[in-house]
Amino acid sequence: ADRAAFIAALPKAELHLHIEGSLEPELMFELARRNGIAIPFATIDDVRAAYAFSNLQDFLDIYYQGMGVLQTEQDFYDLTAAYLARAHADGVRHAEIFFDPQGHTARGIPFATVIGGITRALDDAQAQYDMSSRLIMCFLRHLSEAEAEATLDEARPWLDRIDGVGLDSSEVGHPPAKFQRVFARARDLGLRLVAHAGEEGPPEYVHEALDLLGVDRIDHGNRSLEDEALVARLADDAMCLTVCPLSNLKLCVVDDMTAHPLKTMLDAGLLATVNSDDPSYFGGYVNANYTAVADALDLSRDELVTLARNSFLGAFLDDDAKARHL
Ligand code: ES4
Ligand code: ZN
Repeated sequence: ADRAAFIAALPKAELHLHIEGSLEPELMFELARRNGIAIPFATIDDVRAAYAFSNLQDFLDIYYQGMGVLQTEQDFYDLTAAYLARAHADGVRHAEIFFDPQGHTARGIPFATVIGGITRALDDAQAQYDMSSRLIMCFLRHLSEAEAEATLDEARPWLDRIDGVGLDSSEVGHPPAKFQRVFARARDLGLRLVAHAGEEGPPEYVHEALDLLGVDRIDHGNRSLEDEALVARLADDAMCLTVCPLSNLKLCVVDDMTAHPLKTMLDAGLLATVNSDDPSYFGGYVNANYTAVADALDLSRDELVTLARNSFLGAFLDDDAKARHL
């Protein structure tokens, strides 16, 4: 309880959060009713019971189904505003938010509807909470690179509101190498680059994200620890890893929270951070992630401060803004 209070009081940045993964069952029911969409659940307890996953793909199937209730600009606003209010309550001062446009445009929802609702909520959080944010557009890696390129083309009118691109969805079988050209284009457009790597995929995918995509951060990166030379390189480069403890537990990336690699990462000098990934599906927002992993690994106050500092160091903020948070 003492530790939880210490965590709650730490100013934090959240760097790995899929906005569609913050859709709480209560809002899912409300939007289903508002939009006249059938969902395969009778009660909120039924929804929560369906959230028992044994791997990433089990989760993704339910995640893509859940986002089907999102139809209007107001829906995307309500989703994003609910996350930002919850993050603000957890002491999050800066949030870098992923969205999956292809999960929506494939259902006939216009790109403008999605990004219009999200950015209106981001603007309101800046005004209401003095909370800054960045928006990162992810490409779905189970789709083709040509589809990612078409998505980047669709985003062109919105690039003043998009800070970076990312790579998410089914990792194994869809290596970073598949997206080399579209990431090079995104870089030429001045965008920041991140990719999920080493969540379920091998250390080689982390190498590819660095060497072939030129990413600025690695999302997850757990399996980097299997490669000693890779760990040394990540430490030397102060490469930020956006680690997600409750996600790792729910998706069976770790067997038990006491087996989580976060302390090993810190001991190796890696710039590891703690994030919530898909909090509605994995059972907790950012403070719950810090508390779960800190309790399991008996992290010290110094280690918790390091994790919170790392979140600002790894953020896509300019040096002046970082200095204000540190
Ligand atoms: C995701 Cl945890 C995770 N991994 C890969 N892709 C994702 N999309 C949403 N959450
Ligand atoms: Zn993720």
